[in-house]
Amino acid sequence: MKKMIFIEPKAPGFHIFLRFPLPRIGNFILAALMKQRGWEVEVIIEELQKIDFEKIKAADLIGISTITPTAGRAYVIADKTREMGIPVIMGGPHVTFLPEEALEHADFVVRSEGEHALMALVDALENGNDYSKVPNLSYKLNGKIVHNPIESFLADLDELPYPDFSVSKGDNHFIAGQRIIPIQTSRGCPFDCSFCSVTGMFGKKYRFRSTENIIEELRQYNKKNYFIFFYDDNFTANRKRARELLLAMINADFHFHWSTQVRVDVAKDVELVKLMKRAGCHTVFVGFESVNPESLIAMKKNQTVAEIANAIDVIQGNGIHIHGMFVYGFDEDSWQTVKETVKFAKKVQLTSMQFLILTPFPGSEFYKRMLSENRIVIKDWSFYDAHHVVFKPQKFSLLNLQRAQIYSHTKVYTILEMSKKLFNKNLVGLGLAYYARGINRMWQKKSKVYMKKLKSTRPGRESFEFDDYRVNIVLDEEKAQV
Ligand code: B12
Ligand code: SF4
Repeated sequence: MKKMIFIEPKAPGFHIFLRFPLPRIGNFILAALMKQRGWEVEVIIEELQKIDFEKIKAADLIGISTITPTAGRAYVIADKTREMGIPVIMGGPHVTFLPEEALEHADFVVRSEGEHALMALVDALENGNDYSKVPNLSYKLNGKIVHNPIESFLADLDELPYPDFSVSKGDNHFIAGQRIIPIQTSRGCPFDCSFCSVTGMFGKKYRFRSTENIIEELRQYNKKNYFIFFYDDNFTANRKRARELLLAMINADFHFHWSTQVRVDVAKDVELVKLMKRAGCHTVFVGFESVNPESLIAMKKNQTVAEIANAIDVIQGNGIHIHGMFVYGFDEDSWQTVKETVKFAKKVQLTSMQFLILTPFPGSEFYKRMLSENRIVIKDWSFYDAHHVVFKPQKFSLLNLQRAQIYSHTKVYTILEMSKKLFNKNLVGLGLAYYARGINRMWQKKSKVYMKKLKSTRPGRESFEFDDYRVNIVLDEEKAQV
């Protein structure tokens, strides 16, 4: 029996998601499809399991999934795999937008959604190697790169198998004693935020699975100590379908709690928020992004500061926790924005929050703009984790934008702020604050070389040679691994 191994490489460095080693689910869906074809499959989540290259040697095909911060590590693994003579296919958002770069390391790149493309590619590999009809594929033919057209997005998401987590040792993702199950009920987003690559990857049309199909998947996980993380980018983008799904979940009387991502506009429908709570919603992740009205307009977020404040009232008022996500670095942002954001965040008493640095992710409009304005200063992808300044901001020096991020985490996770959480009996918030405080401190400790480099940077001379420093980190990890 032929064997395919899928790998999700480890993210480099030290970041706020360190203790939340959740996998993306594409690999698990693709693995389920390959299993249906009769292949033996395995998924390695490097964050949870070391890569055994002896095993890789015995496989027939390797699939590597990338996002931008993991791209460097993905290329190291791909090079090593190809040295052993095993063909490598890469997929995921990073290589979707930079297939030429990836083809320096992989035999094939699958752009955008991978399900149909992978099946067609394996057909081609099994039947004579004519790749010309494989949708979404980039590959080399006689030394020249060929990009086959992207076929339209999957119209019927119900045709997909459920992600098969049993094919990985990283099957058990426990956080605070609960097993986290990732489930995606929809793809795409009708909005167009300038910093986001979701629409470039999965389209602007909001596509969703049928309620029956989702409920059937959820039934497998109707157990105590299970927690569902709906990976949707915008769970309530279609309120009618959200209502139908929530009612079905309430009728099914599930034991588990769940979290998901929503936009602030969910609060315009208070009944919907109440239904979410009744259906077991524990936490929502909300991209507030900024309390600077000019930045909100510039990033095309389509939301106002008043809507943000109202959403917090409605969501928290209905007993749902909020993880608020803020970003600094838009051209309209200054120290004033940072101070106002911190003040706002303290006032509204969110359960948890993150203040990350605007990052030009390939696939986003912001990336294209930074490239065309020649403002990208660090090209090493392992810095693209939203914890590092990689472009030249307008109203900050690089160092000050970096400091803005550290300052905000320091200010919202003080002992005083933690005592407020204790006083309000928000123990979840207290635990997360303790965690975030530790991460913020550790990050500073581990990033001394980087900070020193930033400090020595003179305005107008922000061209960087960080690459060496970071690549060294990746190589050190590699040394420890292989
Ligand atoms: C869940 C999630 C997380 C989780 C887990 C992340 C992880 N393991 O990397 C958490 C919360 C920890 C997280 C954190 C971050 N995330 Co996140 N996250 C997501 C989210 C919402 C869902 C991922 C998912 O499962 N998607 C659904 C499956 C079906 O898609 P998929 O896995 O990509 O697979 C499909 C294709 O990509 C392709 N494919 C993928 N791999 C392969 C392999 C082969 C061989 C083939 C053929 C095809 C193929 O086919 C699959 C099926 O169609 C996505 C948004 C999104 N819609 O994808 C953002 C997303 C991946 N995150 C993103 C980012 C930027 C981050 C952060 C840097 C923080 C931030 N938001 O600023 C951190 C970094 C984390 C890290 N590891 O370093 C970006 C990545 C952008 C980019 N250009 O790389 C995304 C796309 C969101 C965005 N707004 O643009 N994230
Ligand atoms: S940031 Fe959220 S709302 Fe904006 S385009 Fe991306 S997924 Fe949609």
